[in-house]
Amino acid sequence: MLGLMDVFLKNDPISLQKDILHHVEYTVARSRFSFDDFEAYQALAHSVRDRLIERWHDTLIHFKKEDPKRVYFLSLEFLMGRSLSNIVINLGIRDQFADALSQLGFDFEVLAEQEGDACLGNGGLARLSACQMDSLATLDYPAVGYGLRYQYGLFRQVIVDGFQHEQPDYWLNFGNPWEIERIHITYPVKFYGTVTDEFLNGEKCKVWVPGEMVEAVAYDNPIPGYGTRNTINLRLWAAKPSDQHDMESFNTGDYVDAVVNRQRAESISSILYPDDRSYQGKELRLKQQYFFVSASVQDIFRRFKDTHKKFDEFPEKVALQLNDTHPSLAIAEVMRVLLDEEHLSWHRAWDIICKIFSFTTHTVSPEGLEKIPVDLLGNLLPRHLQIIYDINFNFVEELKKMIGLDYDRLTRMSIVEEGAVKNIRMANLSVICSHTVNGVSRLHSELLRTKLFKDFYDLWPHKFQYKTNGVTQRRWIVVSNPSLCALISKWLGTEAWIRDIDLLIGLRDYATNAELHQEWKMVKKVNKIRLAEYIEAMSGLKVSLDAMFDVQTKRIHEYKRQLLNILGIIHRYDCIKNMDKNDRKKVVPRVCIIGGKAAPGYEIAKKVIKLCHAVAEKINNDNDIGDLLKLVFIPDYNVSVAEMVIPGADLSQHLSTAGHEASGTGSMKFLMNGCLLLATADGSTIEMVEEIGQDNVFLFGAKAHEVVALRKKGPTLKVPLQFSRVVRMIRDGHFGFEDYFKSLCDKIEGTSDYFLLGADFMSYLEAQAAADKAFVDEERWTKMSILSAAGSGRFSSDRTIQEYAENTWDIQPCRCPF
Ligand code: 26V
Repeated sequence: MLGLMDVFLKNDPISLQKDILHHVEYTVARSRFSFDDFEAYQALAHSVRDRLIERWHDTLIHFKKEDPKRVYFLSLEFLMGRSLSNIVINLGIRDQFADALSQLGFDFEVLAEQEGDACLGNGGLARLSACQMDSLATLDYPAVGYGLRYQYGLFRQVIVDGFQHEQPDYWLNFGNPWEIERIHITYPVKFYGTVTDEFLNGEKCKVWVPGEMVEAVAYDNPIPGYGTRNTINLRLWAAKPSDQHDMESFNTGDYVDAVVNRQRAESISSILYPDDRSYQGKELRLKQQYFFVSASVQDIFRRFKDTHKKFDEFPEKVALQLNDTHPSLAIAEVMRVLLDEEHLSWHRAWDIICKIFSFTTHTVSPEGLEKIPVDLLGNLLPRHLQIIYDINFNFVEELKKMIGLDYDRLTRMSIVEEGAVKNIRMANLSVICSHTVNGVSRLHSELLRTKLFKDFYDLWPHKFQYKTNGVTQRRWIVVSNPSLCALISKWLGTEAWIRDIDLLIGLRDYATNAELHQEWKMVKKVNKIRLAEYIEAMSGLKVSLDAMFDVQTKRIHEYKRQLLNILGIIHRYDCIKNMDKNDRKKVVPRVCIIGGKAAPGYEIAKKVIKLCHAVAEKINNDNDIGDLLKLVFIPDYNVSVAEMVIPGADLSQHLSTAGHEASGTGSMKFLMNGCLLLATADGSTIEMVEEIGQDNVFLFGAKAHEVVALRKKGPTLKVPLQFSRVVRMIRDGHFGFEDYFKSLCDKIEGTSDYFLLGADFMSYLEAQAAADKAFVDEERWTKMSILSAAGSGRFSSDRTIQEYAENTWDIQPCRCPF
């Protein structure tokens, strides 16, 4: 008779090989005598998946038994990238698999490259969610992530003649071994219809009679922790037509039309919105939000009711984290379920709401705050609109008692925005109904308290906290930079830093050690070679390994000022052109690398991409320049491209106008990889400087508190000649396309330089000169690089998550026994 433990899969080389061949034959359905790299990857992934599932089951059973308070992390976006390497490393079986594969004649790294990225998000916010899931699992927190399983992820960026084109990312084409379809875990999600008053047991109550219904199907994505058996769940919902989809159409007699109509249901989870700037009041986007919220809330209630009867215990078992306002309809939905389905009084339901929600905002600009037109909401979710109105009525009444009849302030704080188009302010709803409002860096939190949410801060100072963002060192060092990982472990004498990042500080003791310097430089070289090979394969351009690899990769946005970088490059080019032979010898060679996607409708951002290509075309083909300066645009920047680019960078640029980047997380990945930062004092950079010291960062530009005054000066501000000269070069057609670039130049000259490129230009050039100077002093540069990595510990998402657990969610670790 088999013992229960005997069924567990074994990790010795023979068992692993058998497993892989088994999956080649029976899962991939190829002959075990003949299969290619992609098929080998699929079989490998399934063997890994089997092991993952064992731990995931054990964790879910353990959580069920212990019944701890759980955090439910609601996010409309998760940028997971590839999974294979991350999973085998977290499971601690990477080397075993690599050995087993090599005996079968395959290389683990080559197979890992076969995997496509899961790009179910736009940028910073979405990758942060992915890093935080890794930390939640690693720190043994009882957490569940909820999101949407988009069929089309973020568009693929293709560059044709220097222009960005968008192509659909049908990422599920080749199957997805990392998800588990749960056809039995489905919930109905309802839309439209009307609300009527009815009497139940003598009491008046609201009844919502919906007009459309779709089915939400669960797809589970196990997320393993590192150095623990804990494997948590990321549950993504997909939309399917329900048997009662459109309650009308089956009675109309047109069978074919009715079936075609049903297919519309699937469109809800079909596509990720690619513009992360503003909200356009699109019905499909609102449908996505409610679809995901409704399914998640039903799932949370089902789990709670499995073991609990009294709703007063709900806040002891449930913490709901709103990742920005995108999931904030959850507030109205939980309220609706408590009132209309569980028949709690308003008072009891409201009391629960106030204890369970926490809200994190990821933006600094008022335009970034989500607003939903009342008409749209009222049509799609009539009962929710009523509830939001009721919440607002109670809030405003209370507010009047506290602040009197200060109408301006009451108007600003109201959830409902009056005007030609009446809107629901989702941020106000979230702040009012959450017990905690978090910013994502110290500066961001200060801006929230003094600007964006000042009225609310004055009322409820205790609600406002901040958790400076972090990134997971498992993905951003261990997976993406294995040579640096090995080097760090060697010098620290332990691998414990992979779970306990604070140990990284130990590298400081060796910051001037000659032997470490040699090894450190070797690692950077290996990574630069990998990046140089990628650049050559992609663009045909050969770059010199002796040059400084200078990288700016992130979404293209005016406030991130990629344009400042390009203007700096033009200036550098112009300077070199005007130098004599002797001076040219002193130039520090650079390979400037820019990458990132522009939202499809963001015209100015698209022009920046074209400008980058036009300038690159000119510089890279100028024989006079040679290796002194090269400019490369890396297309289709995503998580896996980042994993290759970041370790190969010497310098990275973070140029946002101070006060505009809520936090920034790319900089943290570069820092961990011993890459020096050239940056403005914005977002979490300020805290990074505190950790590694002013001397180890090239800081420049106006400070956040100076920006408003600089803008006011506007036309009276004198811009430096150097700035006018490079803009003139663009205007004069030095790089061609002068008509096309005119609007770009107009945006930064005269009164309209909102992001202060002109004002910051000289300071930027000085920082660049300082970077050049440091780079030629190899010893100094290497020391700065070591100190950057050594001081990056605070920017691990492990620290962020622990702070959330302790100060916001009030949850405890729940570790699955081995
Ligand atoms: C907004 C929208 C609006 C229209 C619909 C689609 C969509 C998707 C996302 C967003 C919000 C983007 C906010 C965001 O990514 N913020 C970034 O969050 C990072 C993590 O906290 C932070 O490091 C960055 O500074 C911040 O810009």
